[in-house]
Amino acid sequence: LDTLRGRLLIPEKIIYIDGIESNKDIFINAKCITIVACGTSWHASLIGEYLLEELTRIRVEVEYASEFRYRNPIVGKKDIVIVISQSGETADTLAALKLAKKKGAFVFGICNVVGSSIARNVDAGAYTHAGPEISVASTKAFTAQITVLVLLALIIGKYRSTINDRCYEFLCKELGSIPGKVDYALKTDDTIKKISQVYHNANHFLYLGRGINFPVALEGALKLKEISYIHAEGYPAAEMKHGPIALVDENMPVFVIATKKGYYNKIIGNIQEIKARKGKIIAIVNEGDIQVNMLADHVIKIPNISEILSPLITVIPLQLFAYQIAYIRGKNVDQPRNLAKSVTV
Ligand code: F1P
Repeated sequence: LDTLRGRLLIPEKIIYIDGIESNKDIFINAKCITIVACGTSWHASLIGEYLLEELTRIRVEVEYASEFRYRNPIVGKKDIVIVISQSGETADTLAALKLAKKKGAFVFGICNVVGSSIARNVDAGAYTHAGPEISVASTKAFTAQITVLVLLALIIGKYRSTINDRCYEFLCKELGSIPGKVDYALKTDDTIKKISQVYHNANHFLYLGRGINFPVALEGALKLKEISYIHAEGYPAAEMKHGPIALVDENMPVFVIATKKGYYNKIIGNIQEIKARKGKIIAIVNEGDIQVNMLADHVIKIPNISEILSPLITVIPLQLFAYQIAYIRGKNVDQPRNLAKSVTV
């Protein structure tokens, strides 16, 4: 547990997490990283896959802990397994952790709750220090987990020289701008309230994103399901033509994450396909956007940020939307039915 003091410091260019520094060689020589988690933490893990592969060039696999624990996964002595859990008590994640350790893997934990079962059982790790999550549905834990994953990818990338100094410094600077941009993104609440008034009776929603924003689409759909009890599905936008497009008609609102630095032209193509089938588009765009603005039924404007850090911002309007819809429908946003804060069975 000694190494499990996630110290996330960004004074100028120094980024430091204890559990990494003291296990530097393991990270430098890693051939593969497997990330296991459940629910929202699993979505953060998928974002981790994009981040780690991009910045460290280490192959990353992401698995549901609830599947991983019951099979015979191929993880061995030189492998790194990262477990992510807000509560640190999720039974499936804890069981996956123990299996990975039994197989000899080095297990790194990302947890919010200090001294939790997962935190006590890992070889090293970082706390997210997101403060208590009072509500059952994870929100700030998600962005905190992504922040740790960004730092992890930056540090390992620097050790392995897979990112150069310029890129490292640029991303550190961008990270420093995140708090201000989060404040800005929270100001979209008034727009989101108005959009929620239009769609609170919808029975289904589709959420689309590409690249690192595909897991954000999954997370947006999960938040809506968890607290509003509305059926929602998240998809990579490019997969839409392989099935979900059959669902699109005038009764299908579709959230599209259409950030400028992402796959902008491709996303515009996806939006046109939906519009041609009379689907309603709610687009998350960057300030100054023109093209999507003209096509979408509603736009939610967020500040510009590097695509690789954008999930920290793009998820906020989706969390706010789930909240507003649940509120309008008279649901208890903090204690949704059938859900527990930590699933310990
Ligand atoms: C995993 C999780 C949460 C979800 C709900 C049930 O929890 O699926 O993502 O919002 O609270 O548990 P954890 O392992 O991250 O604590």
